[in-house]
Amino acid sequence: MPGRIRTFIMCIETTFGSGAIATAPLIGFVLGSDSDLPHVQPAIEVLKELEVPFEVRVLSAHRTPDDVAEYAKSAKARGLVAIVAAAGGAAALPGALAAHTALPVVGLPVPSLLQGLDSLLSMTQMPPGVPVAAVGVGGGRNAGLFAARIAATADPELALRLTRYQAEQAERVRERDRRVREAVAG
Ligand code: RP5
Repeated sequence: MPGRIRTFIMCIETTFGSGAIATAPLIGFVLGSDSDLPHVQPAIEVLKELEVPFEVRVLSAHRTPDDVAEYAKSAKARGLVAIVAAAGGAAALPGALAAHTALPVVGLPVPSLLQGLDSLLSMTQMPPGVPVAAVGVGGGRNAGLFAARIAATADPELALRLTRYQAEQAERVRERDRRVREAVAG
């Protein structure tokens, strides 16, 4: 097995544990390359925190276009409710997926030789009729949260977990506010 693939599988096992995820995935992460995985990790982490089942695939719009089409065409029937597609450079992947499914597709632009501006524009400048939403360059955590919000529209318990997440986040900011005000007050 090539070293790069072994490293990718080790990363996946470190992230998910080596066992299969028991529940059927709701969110599909599609990476244009295994080199995109570090940028997807924050999204994976947030879905783990929120207990949203997911799957991860490496499929390339340009290098394995037939696999991309097959994945997108079968996604809804397999139970997915949204796809997060991470890619860099000429990042056609989210658009290629969106062309073959009516599921919402969230693009995650990966930093590239052009600092990710090329990835971002490739994802957002879609022709009318083929919508792709996109988070900011390197916005892995928001991609995960956005996917979780989509899944929460049909899952009240997940919606509650998201509300709790926001409340905890607000409390952390209030704590910073208290610390800064104390520090400047001397
Ligand atoms: C894109 O090209 C991938 O999404 C990745 O961000 C970039 C580089 O790919 P590799 O050369 O690492 O396979 O298609």
